[in-house]
Amino acid sequence: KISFDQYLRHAEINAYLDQLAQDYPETVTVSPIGQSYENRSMNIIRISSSSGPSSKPVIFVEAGMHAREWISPALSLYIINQLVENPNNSRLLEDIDWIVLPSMNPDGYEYTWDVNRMWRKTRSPGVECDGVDGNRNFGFHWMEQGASDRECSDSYAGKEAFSEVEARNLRDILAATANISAFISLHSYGQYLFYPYSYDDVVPDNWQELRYLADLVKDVIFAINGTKYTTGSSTEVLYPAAGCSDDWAMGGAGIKIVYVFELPGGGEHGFDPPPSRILPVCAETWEGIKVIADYVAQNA
Ligand code: 0X9
Ligand code: ZN
Repeated sequence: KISFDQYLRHAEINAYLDQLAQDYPETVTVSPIGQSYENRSMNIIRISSSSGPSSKPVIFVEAGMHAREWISPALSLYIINQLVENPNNSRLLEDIDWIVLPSMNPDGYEYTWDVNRMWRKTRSPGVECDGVDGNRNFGFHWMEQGASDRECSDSYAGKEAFSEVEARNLRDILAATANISAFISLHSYGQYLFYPYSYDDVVPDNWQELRYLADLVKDVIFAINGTKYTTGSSTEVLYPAAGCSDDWAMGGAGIKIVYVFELPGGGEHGFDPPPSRILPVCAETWEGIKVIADYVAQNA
C-alpha cells in the first residue's frame, strides 16, 4: 500500500506500478518505453477502463524530468493512485485513457538520493562535466534561446537534439501512441502553469483555449488552500527555454492541450518540500488536473 508520507526511490516507483498491474489487471498495463543511460527501466502505466485497444482521448503525464524536483514523481504517483485505487474517480476513466510516466530521468533521480540532492540533469558522461538538461534536449527549435552549449551548465542542451536516450524514449512513445489529447509535464518549483511555447515569444493558434483552461485550473487550486498560480506562456511569465518536452509535445508530436506545472516549493532549496507537504500539494494539484480531464472529456 502506498502512503504519501515519504518520497520513493526509482525501484520503489516501479514496484508500485508492477503491484498495480498485478492487482488491477483489467485497468492497468505497465510497459517499458526503454532504458535510461545507466540501464534503468523507464516504465509507463496505462490506465484504461477498456482492456485492449481503445479510441478514447489520452492524457499523458510526464514526471521526474529534473532529478531534484522530487514532488513531481510523487504527484504522478498520487494521480495514478487516485485513478486506479479510488473508486470515486471511476468517471475519469469513462471518457479518457491515462498514461503516466513517473520517472523520466531515473539516473539523475537516483543520483539525487545517493550523491547530490541538487542534481538536475541526466547522467550521461561529458568531458568536463556530466549530464544534459533533459528539458533542453528536445528537437523543436533546439538551442535557440534559454539553453546552454556549455557542458557544465545546468541547462546544457546536449551535443545535439535528442542526444539523450531518455528524451528519445519519450519522443518515441509519444509518436507511437494514438489519440493523445493532452500532455502534462510536472516540474517544481514556482507555482506556475505554463502553456507553450517556451522557445520564443510566440503562442500556438489555440492559446485562448489554453489560457482559459489554465485560469480555470488556477481558480480551482486557489479555492482549496489559497495556493496562487501564475498562468501564461513560460516565455512571457518566466523565461524562454528552447528544447523543452512540452514544446516538443505540441510542435513535434502535434498535441493540442499541453501544460507544464511548476508545483509549490519547500525546504531549504525549494526543491525539497518536507514529506509532510507531499499530500497537501498532491491533493490540491489533483483538483486542477481533474479540471483538465473534464475539459478533455467534453471537448476532445
Ligand atoms: O527551466 C525549466 O526547464 C523549467 N523550470 S524548472 O525550474 N523546473 O527547471 C521551466 C520550463 C520552461 N517552460 C516550459 N517548458 N514551458
Ligand atoms: Zn524542472
